[in-house]
Amino acid sequence: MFKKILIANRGEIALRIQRACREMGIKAVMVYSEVDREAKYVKLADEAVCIGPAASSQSYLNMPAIISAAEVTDAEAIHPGYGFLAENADFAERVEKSGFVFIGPTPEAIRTMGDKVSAKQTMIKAGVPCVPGSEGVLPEEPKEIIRIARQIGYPVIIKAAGGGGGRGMRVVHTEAALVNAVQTTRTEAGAAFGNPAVYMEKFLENPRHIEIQVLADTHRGAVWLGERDCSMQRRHQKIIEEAPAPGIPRRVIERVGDRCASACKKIGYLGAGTFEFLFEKGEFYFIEMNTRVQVEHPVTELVTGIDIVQMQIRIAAGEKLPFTQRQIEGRGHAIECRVNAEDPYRFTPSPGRVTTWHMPGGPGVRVDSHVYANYAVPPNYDSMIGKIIVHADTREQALARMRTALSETIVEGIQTNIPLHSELMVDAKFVEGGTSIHYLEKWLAQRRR
Ligand code: MV4
Repeated sequence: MFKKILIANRGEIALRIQRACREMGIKAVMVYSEVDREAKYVKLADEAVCIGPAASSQSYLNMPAIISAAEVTDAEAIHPGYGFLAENADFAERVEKSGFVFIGPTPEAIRTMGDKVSAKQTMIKAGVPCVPGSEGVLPEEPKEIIRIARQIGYPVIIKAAGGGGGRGMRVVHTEAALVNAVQTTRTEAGAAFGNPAVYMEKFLENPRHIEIQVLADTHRGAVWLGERDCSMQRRHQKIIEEAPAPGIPRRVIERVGDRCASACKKIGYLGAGTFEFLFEKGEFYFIEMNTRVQVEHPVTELVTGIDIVQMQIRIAAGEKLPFTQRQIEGRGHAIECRVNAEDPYRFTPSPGRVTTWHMPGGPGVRVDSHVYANYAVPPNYDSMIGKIIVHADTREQALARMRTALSETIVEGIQTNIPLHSELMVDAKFVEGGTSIHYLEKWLAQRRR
């Protein structure tokens, strides 16, 4: 096992990874930007290295500074967390070329999944069900594009190969609008991702967003750890996640989960990963794969009892997965509410000094956050400052537990989205379960205050 790991991230996930290291007897090196200097998780680290000014481009995205920090502290491995450099294949490559272990999949796997066209082709070959669409990148000829769209049937969606996470997409309802839409999406994609390639899919009008968590080791072992329902989102930012996904028959999930684990073996995937699916009318359709630990990993941890971050570290150190698929059992129901420093009605960021930070507790309540009373939320990064996660035997009990947890939570000095969560936890449709990816935005448009 590693003696020392460098954590190339900040905020709650930096603290989460630091906790895993400590539990495993591994020394944790933190890197931090000038504005994160006073953060408690930086002070708690075994060592800490300042890697630059507040701007991410000069600190948490600064590859030479991070690799130098690993060199001067003699760290053996680098954990990238999520966001920042976590899915940057060039970074993974530079980490390994510098003689460190990148805690994650190979640069090749990151690159393949980063290109959404090659990701989809890989999954089709590996037997994972995908959204019907173009075979690869769209050709230049308008006639060919029209033919492909007719074959798929309208509405279609044009997506950038270099996009993902909701960037670089355009829905097309009629043939009259098609060729122009493809051209515009290409131009935008070229400017935004340096890659003008686009592909086409059947547009699913009202799906749910369900994802499958996987772990794969260097000994050909691969398992799936159940699913998460992440449909409650606004502008491609998830705010509530839960496991299991309400109302989907176990055998349907098992079929797709087994396909994901088998795909991991076929492609030699390594570490933790997430297969993202759209779920509509009883069917799963793969859209993208994330090659990192995700914000919402705790709901899977609570339901399976498996520490995903520890597993990432063990896999990177060459250990075998300590369980088989048959030994993985989901127990009860978990729900996560992301706590954002923002106006709960207008969604404008609300950085600043937290004067009161009173977090909930009791059985089945977990809080993942780096915040404390008198901590100043910097304006330079994502507005997510923590997560409240609950676990109980049933979904109903988990909902009750979350309502109680939210009612105990007091944050003063900044605005948070806690009031929004409290409203949603008593919303009839959410309580019923199975709302689509469009539910929250429609709900917000009708919301009274
Ligand atoms: C889609 C879709 C409907 N049909 N693809 C948006 C994010 C990116 N990961 C894929 N996205 C979508 N792809 C087809 N063929 C609808 C979305 C989508 C979405 C997906 C997941 C979560 C939230 C979403 C919000 C709007 C659109």
